[in-house]
Amino acid sequence: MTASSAFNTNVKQYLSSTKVKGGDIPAGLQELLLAVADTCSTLSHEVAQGALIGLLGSAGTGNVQGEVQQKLDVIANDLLIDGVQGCKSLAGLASEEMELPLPVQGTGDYLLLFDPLDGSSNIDVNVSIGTIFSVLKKQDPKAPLQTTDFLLSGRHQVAAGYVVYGPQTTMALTLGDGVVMFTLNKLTGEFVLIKHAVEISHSTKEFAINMSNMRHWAEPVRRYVDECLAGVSGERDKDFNMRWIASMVADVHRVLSRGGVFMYPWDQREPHKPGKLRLMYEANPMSFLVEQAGGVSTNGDQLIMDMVPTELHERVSVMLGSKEEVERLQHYHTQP
Ligand code: AHM
Ligand code: MG
Repeated sequence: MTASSAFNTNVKQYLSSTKVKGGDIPAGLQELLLAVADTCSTLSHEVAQGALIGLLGSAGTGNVQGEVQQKLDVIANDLLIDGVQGCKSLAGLASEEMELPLPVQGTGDYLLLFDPLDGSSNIDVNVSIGTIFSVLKKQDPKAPLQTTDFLLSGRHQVAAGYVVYGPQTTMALTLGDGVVMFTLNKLTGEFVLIKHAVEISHSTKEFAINMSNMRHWAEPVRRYVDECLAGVSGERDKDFNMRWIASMVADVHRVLSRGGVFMYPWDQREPHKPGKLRLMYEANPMSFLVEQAGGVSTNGDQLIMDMVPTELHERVSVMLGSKEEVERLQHYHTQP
């Protein structure tokens, strides 16, 4: 079987022909998602050029999170803004890299949120990085855009996804009716459908966490990881494997592909912060994908999708992936 005969649906065809819960995908949402996919296709090409087009290294600026921006953080942010500006149904966008939301058409049905370049610390070492995006329905499309328009729980997302720039460029997408994956055909610049109904296995023997922070973790996370490390001779009676890419987008892609648990929990280094990752740009879209693939995503006390944000750049503790393991983690957090 040739590649062309097996995989012949591109993202545009997928969006125009797919029914979500029995209905067509609204034209405005199709246009927006296609604009995001096209921009990520361009970005994938830029990422692959790296040093050849002067993309590596620091931009010499800081973002609203107090983090040093890499050149690619800034380039990816600008490309996404340019790429979606013309979408008629987009009212505004918010980015991890910008302090305030940007009005787009002034009126419109949708709000776009994104982490333009996730895994910034991996850019210069040629390890997988990505783009994460979330689409919310604006509650009052006619009213002028305000920051508070974005402060909706993850349950209000109408679409979410990521694009991982790895050995292949792959996009995962959900519209609330399962998860599909596309791979970028670098010759045509088109994303091509490769997988339907992605499912995360309920059990797993693989976990992902930055172990160097172990001494700072709270007791429930320490207990969970201690038990994994004890392997067959411990409580869990099985050996576990550990992976940590340090790009959430690549770690979550592995979880969606072969199961596993991904954790970036609260820790005592900055006790006033609920976590490192951002609720609106990272945790919510990933949680939507994970739930749609049969997994669970929690901060320990509640499902991330149920959290009502109080600020745009809110941070959160994240534990997501295979159902049985994440429920165990939840149990360790909530039991006396
Ligand atoms: P970024 O959006 O600035 O790249 O930061 C988020 C990243 C996640 O992708 C990843 O899971 C985590 O930060 C890695 O953190 P650490 O360097 O502490 O391992
Ligand atoms: Mg990020």
